[in-house]
Amino acid sequence: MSPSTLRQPRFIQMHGQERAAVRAELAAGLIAPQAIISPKYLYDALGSRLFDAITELPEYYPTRTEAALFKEHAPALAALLPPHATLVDLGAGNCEKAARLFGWLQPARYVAVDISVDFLQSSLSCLQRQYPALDMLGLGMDFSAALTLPPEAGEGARVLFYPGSSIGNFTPAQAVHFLRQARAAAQGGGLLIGVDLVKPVEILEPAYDDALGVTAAFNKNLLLHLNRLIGSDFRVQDWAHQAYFNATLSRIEMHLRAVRDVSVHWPGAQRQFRMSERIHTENSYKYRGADFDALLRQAGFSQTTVWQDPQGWFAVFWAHG
Ligand code: AVJ
Repeated sequence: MSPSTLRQPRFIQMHGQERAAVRAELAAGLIAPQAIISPKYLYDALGSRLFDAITELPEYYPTRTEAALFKEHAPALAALLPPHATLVDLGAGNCEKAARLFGWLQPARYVAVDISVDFLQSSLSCLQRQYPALDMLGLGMDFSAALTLPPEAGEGARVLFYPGSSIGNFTPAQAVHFLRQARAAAQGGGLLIGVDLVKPVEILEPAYDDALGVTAAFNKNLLLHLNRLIGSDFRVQDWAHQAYFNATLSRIEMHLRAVRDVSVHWPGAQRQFRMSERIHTENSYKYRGADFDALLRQAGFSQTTVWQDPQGWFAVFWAHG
């Protein structure tokens, strides 16, 4: 094939929030009595790479447990999922997980969606070279508020792929809302989704507070991202990583805790944090299989199939109908 006939992925940058709206949302979160920042701001270019490193950690069981499930149950999945559909990868990141489905799913088109469009461009261009015949589209969009795919994502049945248990970043009520939108966006296809399950706290907590300190770096990097977004003067060394399982709400919570009294300034405002005051940066909900199945049905899916690893640590659901 001559270089001129090589297919190139197309990229569409969806209109997100205006910069001023992002700044207003972040500032409001910072001055709230219990300071809070959305976990989506963990994923700047460095944050996306640190997350990739997290998935390699011995303590971080979700990625490898899910990968083993997809590998072991590929024949069953191949028999159930519609062939030649559009594969929509939600939160594609490095696109690696979806590429492992290409062999048995035989998608007609691959649509990679991610909030970090720079990261997406390099990984999708690399993937296009490996699969020159596949029609690929990169979508830079934040689907956490609304999952409305543009017409360029194609007509006909879609397989929405939402692996890695990112659904855990939503509260259960928000998750139902998201799942309802996913069902509509599937256009008669379905949703293939990874869900992290409740397990002993001795397994859960180290997965979010690893010995190497990669998750701590991932969490603290949020401050550097914030400094660029709102012009604040956070110093990484003023903050400590904190992660624990909140059993009442069945979620891992990540926080940044001030290690001394800290004052932070940015154009238009400032905030004093007393020592041990915290910024809440992420929730990662853990489900019981039956409870997540109920959420899928609440969202309108009538058919669900689930696969779990022998230890019951992680689940993959195929939901349609
Ligand atoms: C990408 C949301 C699935 O909750 O396990 C990993 C993010 N945070 N370590 C998760 C994360 C800290 C991850 N998700």
